[in-house]
Amino acid sequence: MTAFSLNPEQTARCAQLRELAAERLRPLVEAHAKGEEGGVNRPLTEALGELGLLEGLFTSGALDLCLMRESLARVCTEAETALALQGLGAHPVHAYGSLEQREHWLPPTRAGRAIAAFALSEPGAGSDAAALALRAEPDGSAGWRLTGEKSWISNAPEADFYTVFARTSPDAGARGVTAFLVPADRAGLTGAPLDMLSPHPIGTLAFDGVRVFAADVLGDVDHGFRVAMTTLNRFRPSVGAFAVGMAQAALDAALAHTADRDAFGGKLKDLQAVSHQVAEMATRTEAARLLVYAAAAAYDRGEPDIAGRAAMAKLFATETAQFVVDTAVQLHGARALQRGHLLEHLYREVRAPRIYEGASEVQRAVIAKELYSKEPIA
Ligand code: COS
Repeated sequence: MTAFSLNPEQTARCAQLRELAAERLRPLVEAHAKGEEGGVNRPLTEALGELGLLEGLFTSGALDLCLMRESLARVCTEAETALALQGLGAHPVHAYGSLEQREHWLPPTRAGRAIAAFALSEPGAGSDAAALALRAEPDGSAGWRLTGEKSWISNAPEADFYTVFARTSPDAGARGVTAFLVPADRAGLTGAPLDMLSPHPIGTLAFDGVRVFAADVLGDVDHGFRVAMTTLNRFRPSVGAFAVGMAQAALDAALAHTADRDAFGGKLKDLQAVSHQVAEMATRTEAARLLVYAAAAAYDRGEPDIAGRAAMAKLFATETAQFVVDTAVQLHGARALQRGHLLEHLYREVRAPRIYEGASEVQRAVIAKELYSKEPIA
């Protein structure tokens, strides 16, 4: 039975992660922002490797992953996202890769020297992932050639390898998709950065007859949709944890500001309109946190209704974080909109998670499908 107060070790680990994020990771983000290089912050990812945090992506359970993401997000969203993207891109290799694929790619990924990316979305297939059209056409007996486009791929085009989902069987929907591990230096693979409302790099990929072989397949041919969905099942609660970390950071800022700011002959917090808003923010954040922990713990216990619970956690936490960050901005007034303010940063960060790894509407569809698939209670 899991009760959702964390145990003392978990609480101490979260505090230690927040300290590491402030002392070791945030300075690397600031240094990167000053530089010209843009794109993937390789020193940051390498530091995540040196601190052993990337190792944790592959050795810890879903709940530990959530605690890690929430703790980092409270202090340094860039470090959080760099960590998460290594996990999303490399989880299919960890879970479905051959021994050779795992031995070749996972050690440098864990060390932060190889940058991973998860390439599912296409210009014509976002929420409807099973409509993906990137063609994998047989190329003699040697393998396939990949032709088509991917879009809105985090870490593209700078990643060192991509988990690419391609259509091996035309007209077969979800049952005709294969996952391939494609190194970035394969001939015919190019890409371009997109200028997005997102602090981490996102881009497009173009495949012009890129050769892939049987040794590049992750899992089984035509069973790649499952690779994508099970990866998302693992990561969706932790997107919720990222959102909870951001909500908590916004709440902390709002508490500090409203306790300190003089207005109307007292402090802002003395206004009931303000204190009730803060109470609402805290209550919703705590509810989101509990839903995230519960979904992750259910995943770790291997319970059957994982997809729906993961969907509820992601949906509720990302929508809550949007509300909490927006309300924190309102309570701060104009200063929060100044470039470089924590809340200006969080306001930009908080929007994308309601779309990526399954938009809120997709999460509702997953939840509803699971509800209606159950035997009605007589
Ligand atoms: N976990 C495990 N298996 C799943 C699954 C899940 N969460 N969701 C679907 N599947 C399996 C189904 O069991 C089914 O398997 P069989 O073919 O063996 O029966 C197969 O996948 C197809 O399922 P379904 O018919 O439900 O697929 P749909 O085409 O209706 O799509 C949604 C389902 C909308 C849930 C899916 O397309 C999705 O998650 N879209 C969002 C994609 C996304 O997150 N994109 C962001 C990319 S990362 S930034």
